[in-house]
Amino acid sequence: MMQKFIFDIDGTLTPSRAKIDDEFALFFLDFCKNNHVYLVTGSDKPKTVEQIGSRLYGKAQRVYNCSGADVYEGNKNVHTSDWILPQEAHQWLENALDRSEYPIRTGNHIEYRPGMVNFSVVGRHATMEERAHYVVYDKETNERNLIARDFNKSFPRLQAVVGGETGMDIFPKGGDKSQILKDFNSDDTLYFFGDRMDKDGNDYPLAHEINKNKLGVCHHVENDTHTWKILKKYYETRV
Ligand code: M1P
Repeated sequence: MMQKFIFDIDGTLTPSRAKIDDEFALFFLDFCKNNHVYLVTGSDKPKTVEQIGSRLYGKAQRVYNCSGADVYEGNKNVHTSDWILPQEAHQWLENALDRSEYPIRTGNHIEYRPGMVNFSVVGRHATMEERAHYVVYDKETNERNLIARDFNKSFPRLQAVVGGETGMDIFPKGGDKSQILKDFNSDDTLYFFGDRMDKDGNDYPLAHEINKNKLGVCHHVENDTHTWKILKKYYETRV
């Protein structure tokens, strides 16, 4: 039996779209040296490296970028999906963008990544201030969850899940984070940390499978500080 630790990145190891805290990075580097660590994020490789640095990226046993559609062991690419969003779904997202009453648009609203797209009403070019403004709007209107639910009704063969602060990830059904489970053994004990284990969230499918099949423990964290606190406790109980 082997203990394996799986971490989401945005909102779990880092603030959303921001760099990991320096002190936490040192702690986490040490954690990676002493444990089997796997990372799973909706983000692509360049953005992930920007957030956690190439050293940490290389210390994980595997990094599942794009929710597991683009997989790396250090710099070695293990697998990349060639799925592309159907034109009809692309048009649906353009229409959703037109329908949204949110006033600020910064560009790059439908970002194509290996095996998935990220959809964002405010746009991926948003500054930190624009992001913060959208976060308030999204909390008030529940816009992202509503768009994701509508999308999922319109495209039963596709799947939209909300992650990060400003957008949602979209892929073929089953292309969510739970797809990484095929790489783990049934006698592994999994510890999964994520900030979006709620039903519309992008950590939900993986957390749900782990819980349903009793594969380990899921920690629904509030932010990176919360993750750090749990890991420190884990270290303390081991000595
Ligand atoms: O993992 C989900 C998303 O998390 C972040 O989203 P946002 O920028 O909206 O906070 C980003 O890392 C995004 O790329 C990723 O898909």
